[in-house]
Amino acid sequence: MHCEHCEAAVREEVSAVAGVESVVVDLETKRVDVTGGPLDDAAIRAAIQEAGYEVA
Ligand SMILES: [Cu+2]
Repeated sequence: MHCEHCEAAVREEVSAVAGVESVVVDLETKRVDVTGGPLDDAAIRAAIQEAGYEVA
């Protein structure tokens, strides 16, 4: 992730996952903080990959 476009793409994909209430993407630290619940970790990881990024 390196720019606002990437940030928006990740946020959109992750927002579409069931149970997700809010998504905060931090470009500096390359962190994605997701709140809501119950959350499916695998689905969130898949969504980030769907957006074209790797999940550490
Ligand atoms: Cu970008």
